Amino acid sequence: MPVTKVQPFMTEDDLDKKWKKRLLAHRMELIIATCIIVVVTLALGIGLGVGLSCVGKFRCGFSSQCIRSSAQCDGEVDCGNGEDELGCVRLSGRSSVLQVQRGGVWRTVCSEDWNNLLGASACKQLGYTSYVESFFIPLTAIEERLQYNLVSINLSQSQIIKLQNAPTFSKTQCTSGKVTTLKCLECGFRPKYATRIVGGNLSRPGQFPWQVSLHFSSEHLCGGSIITSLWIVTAAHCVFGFTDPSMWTIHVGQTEQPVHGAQSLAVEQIIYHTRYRPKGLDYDIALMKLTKPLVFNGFVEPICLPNYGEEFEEGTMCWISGWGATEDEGETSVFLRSAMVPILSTKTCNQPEVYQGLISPWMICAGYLEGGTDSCQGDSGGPLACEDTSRWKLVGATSWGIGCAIRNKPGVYTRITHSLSWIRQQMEVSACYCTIQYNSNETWIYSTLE
Ligand code: 4AZ
Repeated sequence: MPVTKVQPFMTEDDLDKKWKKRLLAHRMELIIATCIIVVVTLALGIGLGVGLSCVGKFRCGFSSQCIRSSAQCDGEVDCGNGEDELGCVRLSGRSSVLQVQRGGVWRTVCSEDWNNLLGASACKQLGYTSYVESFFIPLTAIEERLQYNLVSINLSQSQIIKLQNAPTFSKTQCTSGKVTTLKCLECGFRPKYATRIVGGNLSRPGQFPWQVSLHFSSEHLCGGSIITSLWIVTAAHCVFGFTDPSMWTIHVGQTEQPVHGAQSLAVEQIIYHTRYRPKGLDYDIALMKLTKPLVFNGFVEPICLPNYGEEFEEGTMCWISGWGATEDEGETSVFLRSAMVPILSTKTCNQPEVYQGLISPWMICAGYLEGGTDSCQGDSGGPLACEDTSRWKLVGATSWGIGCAIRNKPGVYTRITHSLSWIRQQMEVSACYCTIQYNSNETWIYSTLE
């Protein structure tokens, strides 16, 4: 017999109860579904976050690939683009002490077993195409933090490999009692500048021999600094969206615009920090590689990069220079101008009445809170240079500021010590495929391998 469900007779009250029940059930379903969605999203997010952040591991460049920390600088390429074997050498502290990284640990290199071939290899890893000399200084003369984790590097003359590949061993003491310091390039000198003649804030030829003018479509757009015969440091915001090298020329050894007989050079490659965003203020750093090496002549000279861990104290007097506007929103200057400005601490610069916490570790402030002297539009990318024991070092690249020379709005510069590993890695990647030899002129040369 077919079963027929007979709908019982319902009163209005019953009907109301029934709908309330249904509504409640529906609500419960909705709440449960929302909870499930939230839990799944959270789990996925955390999982993805952990994956992307490579917690406790080494991340390969800006990719999602992570490798064991101990696989970094171990002599074997683990990352797709070999990023784990880059940046394995650095110069540290005020004396340019050589340090080598292996498996994520930085070690100071002892002087025993060191030789010039190793020195030239270290410079190549630092992105240079030159090597000047190595010095040995007492372990006790260097900063305390560099005195632990020591290593001796021993290699036969015929081997030219990356330093981290050497059969190294860690030490608690250097038997010689000395550590290795390295000079890859003569930099930071101004041999053609006579300090007697300082004319206001117009610069003299040779006063800032590392200063360059970057021309885009034949017009001055930004400043830059020579750091080697092939590389110019500038700001990412100068080149963002304009990375076609053929549109740029680099003018060196000049104090006046337009250029009369100055060396003008073509650009081979423009690299800006991958994390730079035009709406952001961080990572404002870029490199330009020249097609041909510069000839240094006293009016054209490189400035030294600072070393890892070097601090530039508040109140240190440094120099800014450029062809930028001489007043906010004014015209660029015909003559290279310069000004002395004190370094400001991040704490000072982040005060509520100054930049209210906008200053990140990627930035360094310099200038006067009372206003009056500052960098301005067109100076961007140019140097904030500080003299340190008779050598000039590039401490900042002109980046941003609110207006120019306004009270409580000093200039903000990209902090070069923070950008060092990025700069070195770009230079190392692009360095020559070459061997190193000692030639008859008593200099080290790098000869290209076919
Ligand atoms: C600019 O627009 C710029 N006062 C450079 C430096 C400063 C401000 C603006 C710092 O290139």
